Amino acid sequence: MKQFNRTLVTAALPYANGPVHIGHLAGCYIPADIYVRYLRARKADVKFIGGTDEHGVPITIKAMQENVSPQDIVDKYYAIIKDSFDAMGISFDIFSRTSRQIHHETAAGFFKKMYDDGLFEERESEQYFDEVKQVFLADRYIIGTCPKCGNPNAYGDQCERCGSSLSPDELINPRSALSDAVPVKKKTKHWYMPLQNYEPWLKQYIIEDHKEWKNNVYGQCKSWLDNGLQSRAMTRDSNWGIKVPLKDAEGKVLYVWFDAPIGYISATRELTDQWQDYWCKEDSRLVHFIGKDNIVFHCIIFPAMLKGHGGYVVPDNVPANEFLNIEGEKVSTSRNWAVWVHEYIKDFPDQQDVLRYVLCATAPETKDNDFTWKDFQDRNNNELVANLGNFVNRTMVLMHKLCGGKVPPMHAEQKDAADDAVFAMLQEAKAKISESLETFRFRDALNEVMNVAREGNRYLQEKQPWILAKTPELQAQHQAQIDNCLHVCLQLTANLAIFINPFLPFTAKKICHMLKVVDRLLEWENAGSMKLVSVGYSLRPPELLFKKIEDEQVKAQVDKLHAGLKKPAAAAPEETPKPEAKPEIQYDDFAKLDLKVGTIIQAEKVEKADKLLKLTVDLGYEQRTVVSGIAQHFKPEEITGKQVTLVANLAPRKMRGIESQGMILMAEDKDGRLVFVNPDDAVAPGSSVS
Ligand code: B3M
Ligand code: ZN
Repeated sequence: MKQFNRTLVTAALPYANGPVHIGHLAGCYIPADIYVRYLRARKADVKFIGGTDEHGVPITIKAMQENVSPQDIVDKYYAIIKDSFDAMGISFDIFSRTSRQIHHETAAGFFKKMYDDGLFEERESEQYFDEVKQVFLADRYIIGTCPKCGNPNAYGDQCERCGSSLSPDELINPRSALSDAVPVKKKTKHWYMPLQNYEPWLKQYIIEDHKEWKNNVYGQCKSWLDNGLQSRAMTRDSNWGIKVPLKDAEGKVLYVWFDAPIGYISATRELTDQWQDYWCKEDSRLVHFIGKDNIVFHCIIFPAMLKGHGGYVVPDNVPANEFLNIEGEKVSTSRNWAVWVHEYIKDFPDQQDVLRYVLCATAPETKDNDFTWKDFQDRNNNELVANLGNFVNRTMVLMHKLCGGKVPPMHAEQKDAADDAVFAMLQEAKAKISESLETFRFRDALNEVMNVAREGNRYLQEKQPWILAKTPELQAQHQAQIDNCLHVCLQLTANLAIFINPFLPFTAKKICHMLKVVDRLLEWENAGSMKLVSVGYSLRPPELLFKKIEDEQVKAQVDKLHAGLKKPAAAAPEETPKPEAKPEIQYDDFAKLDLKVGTIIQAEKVEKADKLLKLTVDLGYEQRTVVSGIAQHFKPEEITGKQVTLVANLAPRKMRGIESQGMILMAEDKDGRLVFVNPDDAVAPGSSVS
């Protein structure tokens, strides 16, 4: 085994395009935090790196949806995400952002060095281009009909209805998400990393040298390597991201999966001048905590980048978790099927440790797992309240009642086998917990901690000091035994604080407060000692560590989940006949239309024509008279003030002696009901529609 002298722990950088949910926490942030807190308790040299991923298509899509700039999006979500992590006690040493200058410099410099060393292939390829917006379209920006299920709104990389992964070429009737125009193929140049060149090295690095990686991680890597690697583009056409640091690279940025992992390096640089100790020295250990969808990037592409660039250590382990489902269904942010961390914190103030506990106890370490609010309640009430909380509380209450609020002495002559067994149990537990934590088996480790509390309750139940003290006479007679029992229970309580600290840091702090001990008590080397609280020391009054979660609270959460659910774009029922389609036109044909938004400022019936209304439409710069055949659908007074879309360059036409100067767009359903086609939000009259 290699000897390491320091560890750099990273947790995946979430995209700053939305808040974080409990699936994120369970997937990597809670395990990473437990691991780091454990290493810190062992006084290891460790740094914990985090931040947000602020480039790439997810950000630009969100900006487009919200009609704001990408910068607005990342500023907004960086703050929300950071607050959520802070509140949950995720103890990053730094929580940075990939939009910071230091990252731009680091990532561009990294690329430039690889370029100068001849590690990229320059290649031209044909990519979809939006001629209206004059931009290349990322796969996500191309929408069309899914060839597998007929969903008319499938993305160029994936159909969200049937889950198929797609390429833009497979879409039927592709169109641009930006302009709705039919995209055209256009040549573009990019820089590719020939991953196949790294294959022999990667095989040695992973398949031979890291057989200890978790099965799910090792298996995925092996299958990628067995299938053979190919060149992969490390740049994109976009105006949001890190500019490619080359002369002939206008409009090109680094591929987000090239720049994001370098974010770990940039953040370490931002944190400390000693950053190279962590990244470049052979005795430094790099550990990436991620979710399973990020495995290939952290285990194959990033190591190949680090190896190619040279001078860096490569990941020693990548403990990826599987996914956490919610109430039996996959998390879906677009359907809002998620438990959002910032909302949890509002609904359950000061109960962060309960969530930390449940997410660790049910962590999807080896397979996908399910979170349910009922299970959340049960684990809180039956495990935290009834086991851990109960033991600590009974100990504190009894010590105040039977020992005058002071740590009682241990009377050696009265010591028995049960007392010795507690000591032995602690030694064994310490070894097991350490071993599980070091091998990333956090559920097992937590389970072992809870066993210690269970043993404490059993010990107390066996000793029954309250029976020994039933009357003042009895108590006087048994005081030595009572002292011993509570002495042991108090030492056990202090040990529990040390053991639980990596998992439930808020709870550990509360125990320290009651025991009036400083945080240094929590150092791992103290675990197993029976001399953690000093005899004669007076302690604080008991304080409940956990409170019961009631049925109403559970119901409220389940209701909220269902109420917030957004329906996906409904699947077209089988029996709906296809409306007649007109022959395909070229964009130029469409572009001839001059569509303008206007407001109806006047409407009146046309004499002797029961179908026609005469409308005056205000376009801001002029007013038009339009004769429209809608009199049987609308009363004039209903439609005055409405915004409508007008074909403004339609040749004028006389109807019943009135010149109609345009046509209003209407939608008609199969029952013949008419509605105006108008913008979702009011816009200035005269605005163009394209
Ligand atoms: N932002 C993907 C994700 O949030 C990506 C992780 C980057 S880690 C360097 O799932
Ligand atoms: Zn589909």
